[in-house]
Amino acid sequence: MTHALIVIDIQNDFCPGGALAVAGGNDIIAGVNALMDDFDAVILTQDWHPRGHSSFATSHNADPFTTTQMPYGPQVLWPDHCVQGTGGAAFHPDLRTDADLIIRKGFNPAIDSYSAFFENDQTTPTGLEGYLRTRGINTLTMVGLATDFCVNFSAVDAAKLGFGVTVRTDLCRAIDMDGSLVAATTAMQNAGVVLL
Ligand code: VGL
Ligand code: ZN
Repeated sequence: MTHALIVIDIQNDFCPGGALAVAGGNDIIAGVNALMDDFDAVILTQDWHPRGHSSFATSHNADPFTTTQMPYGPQVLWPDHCVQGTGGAAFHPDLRTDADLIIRKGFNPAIDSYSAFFENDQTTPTGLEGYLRTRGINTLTMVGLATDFCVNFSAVDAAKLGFGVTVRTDLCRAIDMDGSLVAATTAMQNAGVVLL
């Protein structure tokens, strides 16, 4: 078994004071840092949107946290967040960044990407699957932000691809809008993800 830790989106904008703050987002950082030494590989993901991204409510003159229809399906519209090169897109300063790989996602202006594996059209790959397979990694543990969006989509995609997946829910925090955390928990369980 070759086991990687996938650390999802621990960036300033998802931590208290950020543009899309997740309650308690910074509380998990010490635990995540401590966990890194236990794995064969550590991979960080970074939400990385161009200015005016199609997932931003401001691009649609809509209110944040409403939903719109995109060519690939329904899409929640978010406050502007994780804009490439801004402080909000940077990793939280306390997060260890001595990782093997940093994978960026959400850079396609027309398609959001919650998952570290596929964009929200569920077709366009990020390349992470190939990286993991060519390194012989078959087992993944996931931590980070947000449980109900990027962690959930990443975990479900990884399980569908055949990786063994565990989510350390104690090292994740959720946005939890309109029942999204309950729905995400069900989706992950149905996909065979182990929730700890
Ligand atoms: C995320 C909403 C928008 C996340 C990213 O990291 O969960 N959520 N972009
Ligand atoms: Zn985003």
